[in-house]
Amino acid sequence: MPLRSFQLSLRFIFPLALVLGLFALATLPVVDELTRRWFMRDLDARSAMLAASLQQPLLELVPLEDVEHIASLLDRSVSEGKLRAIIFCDAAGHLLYQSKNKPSELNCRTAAPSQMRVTERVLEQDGISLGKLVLAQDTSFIDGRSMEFRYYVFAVFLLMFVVISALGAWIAHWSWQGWITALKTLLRRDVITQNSASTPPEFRPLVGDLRAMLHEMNLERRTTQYSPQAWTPQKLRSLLHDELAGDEILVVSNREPYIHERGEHGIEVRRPASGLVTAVEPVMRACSGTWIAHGSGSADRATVDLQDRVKVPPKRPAYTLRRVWLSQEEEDGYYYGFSNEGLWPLCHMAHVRPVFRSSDWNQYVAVNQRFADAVVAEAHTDDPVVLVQDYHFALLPRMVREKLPKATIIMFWHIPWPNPESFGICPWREALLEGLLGNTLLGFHTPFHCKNFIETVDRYLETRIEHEASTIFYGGELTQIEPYPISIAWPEPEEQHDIGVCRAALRTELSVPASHRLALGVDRLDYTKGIVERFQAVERMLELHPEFIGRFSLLQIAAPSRSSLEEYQNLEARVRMLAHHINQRFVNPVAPPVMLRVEHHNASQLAQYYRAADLCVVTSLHDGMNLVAKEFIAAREDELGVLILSQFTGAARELHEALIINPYHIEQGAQALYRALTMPEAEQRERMRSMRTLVRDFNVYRWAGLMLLDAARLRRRQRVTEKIHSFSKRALRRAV
Ligand code: ADQ
Repeated sequence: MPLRSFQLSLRFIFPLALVLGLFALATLPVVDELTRRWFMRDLDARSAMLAASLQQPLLELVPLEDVEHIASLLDRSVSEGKLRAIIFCDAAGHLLYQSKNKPSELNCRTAAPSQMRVTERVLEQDGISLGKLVLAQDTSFIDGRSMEFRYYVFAVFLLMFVVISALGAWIAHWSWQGWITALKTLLRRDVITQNSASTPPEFRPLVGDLRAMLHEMNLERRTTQYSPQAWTPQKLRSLLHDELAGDEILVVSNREPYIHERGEHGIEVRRPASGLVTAVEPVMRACSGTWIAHGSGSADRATVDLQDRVKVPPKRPAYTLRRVWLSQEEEDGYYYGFSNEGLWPLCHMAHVRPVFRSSDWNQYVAVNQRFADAVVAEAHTDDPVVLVQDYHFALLPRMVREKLPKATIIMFWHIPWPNPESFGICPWREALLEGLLGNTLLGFHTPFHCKNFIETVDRYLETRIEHEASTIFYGGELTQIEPYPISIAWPEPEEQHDIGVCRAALRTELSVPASHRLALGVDRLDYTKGIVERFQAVERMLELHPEFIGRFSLLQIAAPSRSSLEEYQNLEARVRMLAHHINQRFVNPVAPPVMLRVEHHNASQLAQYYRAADLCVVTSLHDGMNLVAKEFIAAREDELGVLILSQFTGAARELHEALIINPYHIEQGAQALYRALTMPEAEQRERMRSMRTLVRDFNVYRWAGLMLLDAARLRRRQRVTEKIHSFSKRALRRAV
């Protein structure tokens, strides 16, 4: 820093030297001339005075021609000061008298010799001129004095230069130090505290701008350094290597990525139907680490080691799965109760009322603590990167932060965040928000969900929010709120079956003709997915366009979900009844209009269905993102097929070329189905091509990469802050 301030000072000193130098050059001749004039005037005045004093004696002595006295008078006068000689000339210009040592070049007729200043005085008596007195002063000393004076002037300028430069350097140094300290404090406060009183007054107007600028710069860096095309597992791996080298990564989620079940043929491994698992699994494969999750499979305990760990994926182990066991009571209260009867309907506007019970809340708190303890136990370092997944763990971030204050905790909230009024009905709203503000980084699918969250915090907690930078300061800590639209892993070409084969195989499987038009619905059996509204749209479409009866079916794949909850049991019954009702109504010999399969399918089966269908229908009443829409697009390398997409999904903010509908409006759904069934192939291609580019580039590696990049940035900043703290502590100790 001293070097930097010195460099800064040089920028000031060089121009100063130049200005003072030029000024000195311009000033010296003027000063010289003035000095000369002053000396000359002084000599003239002295000569005039002497001439005046000699006048009277000479007027008396000259007529007497008293040579002796006149010579003595002149000699006496010359002996003083700078006077070289005095001569007296008659009126005709002849030299009459002279002092001793008269220079030969001085006479009555010629001009003043060099190095001399001559003053003349005419002596008159009664109007008659007696002659003139000529006094010659020595001016040789003036050059010496002038030179001396120049040295003085030069010395003064030099002194001025030294003093001003030193003063300037000193001011630059302290200003620079002051600015740097203030700036550091300002930036550091991102991770330490938000105390506006300690922000230097000159910086206060800049605080918001500065943070907004950093935020912008960061976004820009993210998009330029890691351009969308670059996001592959390899890229993510190298990012982890470059940006989080040697850092420990822990994932926490309720759902485990691999479930071991006892089946007819022994222990089988199952992948759950979960968007979250679909999204986070490729990240863990890329970075290794430990995934902590609820061990829910019937053979889970049988497959772990003594520390409840198992290496996964089973065929090619890449990371560790640490299972946490929950009692039935805990699972009922924390998972089914508070998470799925409370928070899930609270966050989704699907007109199902949330239920809040104190007993569920107590289990939610206890299980969050159990998982937080597992994170602390699994952490080998004091500053791991912890990726927390979803609404089951709103309290966990703060619990982990209390034990591992240096941890970088990133949480992704996979479902929507409601508006403050809706969220306000939760009896434990403040505790949930406080828990979430234990995160370093909190991500949502869309900017709209981020905005809702920030407004909710603003409504219910005393915090400091910086909207431009999207940060919240609470309890001396900062949480960054950012949108990270989730996506899928782009399928490898070799994983895909031929589209023609898939089409034929599915139609054979369903016992329908090869020309049969198929719409596909793939969802967990959840009331937020709008399955009822989808069926109603099919019914209405067939009412309006009966020519499709027997020529079109909706294949609905519905994975059973949360089936122990009454709301979900009712939904399943309703869905089954409605399918039955529609099939009865439009009964025909070829195929029923709705083919409902309430069962789990593996990813490869689903991919074949996506490739075999003519259209995919996503009619969620509210959905954070919806990965099915993206999976369908990724599967369609033939660039055919139409996506019908609810406007209430996060995906609708990205996939503008889909047929966007309001699923509550049954006619709109019916019209979209008809339009999709009759859409020319050229239009299908145009739409599909554009959406495929987006989904391929904005894939799940980008989603994870952007979050991890932000985490790495915040981590670096935190480390710098810690260093500064330890420096200042040491300095303080030394001072004491
Ligand atoms: P989900 O509500 O589970 O996810 P979604 O995004 O559609 O919703 O993901 C479902 C996943 O499960 C997909 O990968 C799909 O292939 C799979 N799946 C669905 N039905 C299946 C079946 N019958 N058999 C097998 N697999 C099936 C939550 C939020 C979403 C958000 C995701 C990711 O509700 O809004 O997009 O997390 O953040």
